Amino acid sequence: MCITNLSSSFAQLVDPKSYVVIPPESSESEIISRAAGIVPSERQLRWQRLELTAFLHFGVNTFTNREWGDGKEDPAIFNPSELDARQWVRTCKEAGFKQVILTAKHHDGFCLWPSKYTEHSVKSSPWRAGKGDVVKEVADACHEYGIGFGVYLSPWDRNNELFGTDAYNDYFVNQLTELLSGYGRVDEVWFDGANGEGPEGKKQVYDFNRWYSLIRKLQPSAVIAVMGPDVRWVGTESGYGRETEWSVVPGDELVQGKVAASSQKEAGFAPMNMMDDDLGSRSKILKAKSLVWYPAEIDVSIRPGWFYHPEENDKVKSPDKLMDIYFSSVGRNGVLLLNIPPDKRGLLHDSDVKALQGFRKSLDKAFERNLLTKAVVKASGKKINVLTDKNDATSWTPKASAGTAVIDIKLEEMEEFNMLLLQEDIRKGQRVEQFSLEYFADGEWKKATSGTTVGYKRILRFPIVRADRLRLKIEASRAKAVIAEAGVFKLKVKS
Ligand code: FUL
Repeated sequence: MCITNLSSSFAQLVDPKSYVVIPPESSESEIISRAAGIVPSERQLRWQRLELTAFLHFGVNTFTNREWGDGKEDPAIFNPSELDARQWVRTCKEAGFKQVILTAKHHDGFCLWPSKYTEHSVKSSPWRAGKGDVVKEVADACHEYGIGFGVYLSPWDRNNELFGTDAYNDYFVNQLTELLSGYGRVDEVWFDGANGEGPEGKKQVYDFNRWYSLIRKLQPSAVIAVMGPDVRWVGTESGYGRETEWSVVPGDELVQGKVAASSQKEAGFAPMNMMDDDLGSRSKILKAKSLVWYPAEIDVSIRPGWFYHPEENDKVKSPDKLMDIYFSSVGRNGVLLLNIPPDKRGLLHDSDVKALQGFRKSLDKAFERNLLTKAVVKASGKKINVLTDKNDATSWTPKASAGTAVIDIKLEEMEEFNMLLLQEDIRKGQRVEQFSLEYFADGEWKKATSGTTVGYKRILRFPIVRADRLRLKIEASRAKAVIAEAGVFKLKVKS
């Protein structure tokens, strides 16, 4: 397959502050301090702060009731009766999603915009008499509602006869150019690694560097995700990220062929590095020749399939399940990319809309009352006021240079709680390696919960405890911890 060494192109593609080459013979402490100094680019920071992003899988598969089209579909089948992109975007926005990504072209090659370079598109369909453009309607709605807009453009194309030849790269670049220059601002470009050709199928050598430099030129603030240098696929499609999730990982592991193969599940490739339990702990980075800021995106569908299937209307994930996914994705230093597929009418189905509304309600309720807001929070006897100001750009850092620190908390009164939220100021890097929350009860300090990484956001749930004195311990950190936010909450748990 495509063995382009992504690390060789990193130097040109990523922000210099997000990538470092480790000189040979570096000591452990030198490597760790370099790792602690790597920070996200502006585009990665913006993306990380979105927390919730939505995927919209829509296309010929919606009408054939399939997951992967073969590219032989008659464009005439694409005929949504009530398509309303504003309903898609509004519903997502009201549920708290800050960006949507549309499948402009899935593996079947059918384009949701009237591309000049193929007939396999909306222009050959009866929808809006062949004059429609779904990409435009979604982009306009996102811009109108003030949320981000992203495009998914499948590299694997089962319709285009050029696929498997050099000329396909020109075709692909032409399509990318249309998408990146005709629809205003684009915030994310998502390249899927999936390819079901199998060992005997067509082999395409992708010209990644050409794609990447085109994106940087036409949409410099867009992140390039999955088969790209800015955003990493977390390694599953379950909605659950890792307990230990480092945004700084070895750069030399990022050989493009591996990145591609690790999302080629259907093609039967062996699971590769993206699926490891641990990508960035000391044991991994001490062997690295380079390190890079490469944060995790967690994609999952609200339904069993990625595309809409009427028989799945009663299998939409419940608000409780979506909450669990939120805690295990956003709450584990990731950005959630939740897929909500429009139906054959071209509307988000009522079952999905209700689930999203329920999710939003539960989310608001969960974070309604931060017990630390009215508490006295101190370190080394000095008051800290910035941890509950809901501003991730104000932070506290311990005076001493050690990797450990203790924050003492005195609540207004005895309270029950079962959830901890922590945020590092990632503009300074990701540093915390081990932390715990303790509470004072029955004359002694007891552990409520503990964790490893924090990163942009970490949320831990634990069995309910009751106390008015707490202490938050940073037990190990790659450099002085820089804590932006902290919270202790009581989450209603269904019995
Ligand atoms: C996979 C694709 O094969 C699925 O159809 C879907 O688009 C998912 C997000 O990525 O690799």
